Amino acid sequence: MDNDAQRKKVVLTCVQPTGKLHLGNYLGAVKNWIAYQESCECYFGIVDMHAITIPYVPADLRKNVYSLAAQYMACGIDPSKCNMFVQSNVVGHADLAWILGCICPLGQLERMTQYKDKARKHANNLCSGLLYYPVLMAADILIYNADIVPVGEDQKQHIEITRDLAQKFNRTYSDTFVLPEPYIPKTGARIMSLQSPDSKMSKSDPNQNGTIYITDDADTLRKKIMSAVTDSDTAVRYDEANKPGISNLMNIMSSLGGMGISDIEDSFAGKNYGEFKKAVADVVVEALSPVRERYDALVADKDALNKVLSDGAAAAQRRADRIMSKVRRKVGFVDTRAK
Ligand code: ATP
Ligand code: LTN
Repeated sequence: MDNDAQRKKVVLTCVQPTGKLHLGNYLGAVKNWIAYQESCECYFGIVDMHAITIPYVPADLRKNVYSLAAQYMACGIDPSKCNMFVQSNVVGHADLAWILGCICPLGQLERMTQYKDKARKHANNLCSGLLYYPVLMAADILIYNADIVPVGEDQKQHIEITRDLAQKFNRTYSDTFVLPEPYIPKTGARIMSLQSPDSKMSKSDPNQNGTIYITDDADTLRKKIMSAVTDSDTAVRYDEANKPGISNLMNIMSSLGGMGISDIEDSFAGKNYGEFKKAVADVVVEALSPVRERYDALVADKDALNKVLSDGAAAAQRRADRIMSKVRRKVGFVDTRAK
């Protein structure tokens, strides 16, 4: 297909508006989206429908949507070069999820790692939406026929199920969906908690000292990094198995500062952990201070955020409608609405 070779690649990715973005979200996800804006057709979603799969407060959700839009932009997402949208504002995501759910084996959903983790955490308040989460995510991707989905390591399994569903749909109803490719960065794809470096940095971690938020002020950033859990050795050396805390800090420094891991080892040979942590803190503060300043200004202008999200949703809707009209026809739905 000549057109296919010439057309711009479509990039789609999303984050849940469940709170402030942390360094894992930034390094594993948002920072890597920026380059795509120059050469690809980009759709960056705020997935509010995913955020209601665990207990939540509606007023917080509303606030978090605007806050996330401002954080995207503060990180360098430029709405004049991409389409930023709120998932529930584009009609079709839930419709496509329903159709895909009808070809998705139940057992495959029950085996998803993220589902098992979250089901354990919310055992007393478990809804079927949580089990269905990966099907909605597959719909988010396939409704735009996305070629590339940049995500952190933890989402790899969800992209695999998306590809399985696309293939199964194509086999059952004829060729319709592109099989999306994940983009998972080499460094930064799995940033660990500073307090328990065996588990990933997370918004929902009960020990908030382990999570660096991109809007934390310089003092908080320094305190969190200086109190990061390390080991009883003294060498700044990369060894994920035996020195997970130090390796995590090295990953953070490398992803933010652009130094290679072996360059970091060389420059801190013979130096102690205190000196190393201070240098990591300097890199983090330097990288995040401008993000925080931009965020404060952006989040204060709700009208501007509404305009960005409304334009983004309109563009996303146009693309989603084209793909959904094909899907509806192929599965045998009739359209009796007046034209
Ligand atoms: P929670 O921390 O509450 O479980 P989350 O931050 O994992 O939520 P999202 O906000 O939906 O969930 O994640 C958005 C993006 O950030 C995804 O692409 C995800 O892969 C990536 N991501 C999340 N945590 C990390 C991490 N610790 N390291 C690298 N990437 C991450
Ligand atoms: N499941 C993802 C968020 C998400 C997503 C998507 C990511 C929902 N839909 C589509 C990429 C593409 C998460 O928890 N991080």
